Amino acid sequence: MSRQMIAGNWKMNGLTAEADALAAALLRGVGERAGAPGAELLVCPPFTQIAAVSRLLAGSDIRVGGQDCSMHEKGAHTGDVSPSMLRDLGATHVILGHSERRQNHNELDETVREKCVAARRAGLVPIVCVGETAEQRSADGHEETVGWQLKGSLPDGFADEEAIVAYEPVWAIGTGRTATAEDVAAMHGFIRAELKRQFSESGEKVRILYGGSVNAGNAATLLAIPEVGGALVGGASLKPDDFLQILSAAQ
Ligand code: G2H
Repeated sequence: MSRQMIAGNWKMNGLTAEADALAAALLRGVGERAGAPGAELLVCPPFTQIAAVSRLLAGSDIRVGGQDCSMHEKGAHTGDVSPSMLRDLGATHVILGHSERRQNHNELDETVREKCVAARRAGLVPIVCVGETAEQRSADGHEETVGWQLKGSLPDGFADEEAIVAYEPVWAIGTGRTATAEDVAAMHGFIRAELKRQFSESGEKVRILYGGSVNAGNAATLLAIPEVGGALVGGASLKPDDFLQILSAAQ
């Protein structure tokens, strides 16, 4: 199993001074751990801060990603940002299909799949998010929901060494409610089985992150669960000490 990945999703947070301070604190914190084996580290600032954060982190092991991208390469798409624009700013990864995009921007699985194709074509590694709502879970429809999302959102050829899926139960996002270790283990096992069904043995290569109220207190438990390849962290990624503690819990 490869190293785990700890990815910070800053969401719509970070004016220039805040983003600079956060990146500088991470750089310091990671520098102080020099020599320690650790997880891969990624931060996903808002579009407006990607260039500055990339410059600040250049030469370090901390990589930078976007939180979304267009499915189009260029042209008349007012307000959109293409995958190659992200690459141009130094991004290596992009989060796609986050539930906040699916809910607030009506993104469907097909949309996510087309964005995923465009991101890969531009040389970005997509982090494709899936996860059920509270209603779907209480109706025992969580596996069916996530199964359809995987089938609909992941394009042919997706499952290579770099591929990443993030399981983020919607009811655990930003709520302080984390899924139990049993729920996470069961869903990550289900996702692995689905990936193998969809992509044969290549499905084994996909890294599966957990996201949803991951914090310094619960990270060690969550990251020790089989098939958890790392964490996608929202709120706690804005607090450098907490984010670095989560990093320390990774394998
Ligand atoms: C889930 C997660 C990051 P939080 O959205 O993607 O956010 O850790 O705040 O629940």
